[in-house]
Amino acid sequence: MEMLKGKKAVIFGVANERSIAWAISRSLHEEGAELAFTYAGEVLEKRVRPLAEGIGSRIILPCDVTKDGQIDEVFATLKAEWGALDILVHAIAFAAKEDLSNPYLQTSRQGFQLALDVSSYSLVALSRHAASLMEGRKGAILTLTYMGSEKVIPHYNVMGVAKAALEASVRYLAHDLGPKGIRVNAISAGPIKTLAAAGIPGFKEMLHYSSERAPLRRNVDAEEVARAALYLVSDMASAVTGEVLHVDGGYNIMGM
Ligand code: NAD
Ligand code: 0WE
Repeated sequence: MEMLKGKKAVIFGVANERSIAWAISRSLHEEGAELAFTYAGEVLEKRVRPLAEGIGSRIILPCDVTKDGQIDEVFATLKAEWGALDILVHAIAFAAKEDLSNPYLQTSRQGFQLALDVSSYSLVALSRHAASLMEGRKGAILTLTYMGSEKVIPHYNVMGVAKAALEASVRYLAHDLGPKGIRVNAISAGPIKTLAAAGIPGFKEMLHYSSERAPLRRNVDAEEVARAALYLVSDMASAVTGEVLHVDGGYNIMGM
């Protein structure tokens, strides 16, 4: 149907073929969007480059979002190569391992700062750069969040606090960028077995627990998140901004 024909999108957060960002990339590409990718460090370049080149992308750049210089470099390249931008996908989160196992009470200043810098502030920085390339183009910005921002999920800890800041940022950014016609939204996805989830002890049991309790009685997959993402970044959602859309089989509505 080519819903995104002629649109230019930059994707932050592909680590491998299981990444939610990769499923989103495939669905945007299928609809005719032209994509640029970033990767966080040399180790991931080996994974991201072949995936990106496989769908015809030419712009594949390093970007650790804790480094202002690398962010500047990405958007300078996009400006030089494309001159404009329509879509930004932010699918990045990180907290130190110990902060996802110790009680939240133990979170250090450094651990708190790292989690909020990578997982929350990065959306603000990337959106500011993206907005300057979206002038007059009805841009769309999308991020990924998790229900641990709203309710206590044991061990999610400082990541829950970072996702709460991320979701509030979606609303404040939507307010700032709305007058320019730029929409900012988030998808709150149910648990999916990706690289970021692989390191979490007991993740399999968590998947089982949520599949038994969700109204749809199953887990969601990255392709289902990608279809919702396509909706939010496309003209189908032209009046939707500042929204957090749950794609979790309905899990979040349950009280008991
Ligand atoms: P993933 O591991 O494939 O993606 C996480 C990405 O974050 C990786 O590409 C990694 O390189 C990137 N990243 C980490 N630190 C970075 C830094 N300093 N600079 C730049 N990039 C950095 O895992 P995923 O599950 O696809 O995660 C994508 C997003 O989806 C995250 O925001 C995550 O919180 C969110 N999410 C995941 C689930 C789940 O269960 N998998 C559920 C809801 C939301
Ligand atoms: O956002 C996430 C996970 C993000 C994440 C994962 C890691 C693993 C490796 C952030 N930082 C790190 N740091 C590492 O060193 N999710 C939504 C997936 C997730 O993580 C959980 C979950 C779910 C769901 C952690 C505890 C409980 C549930």
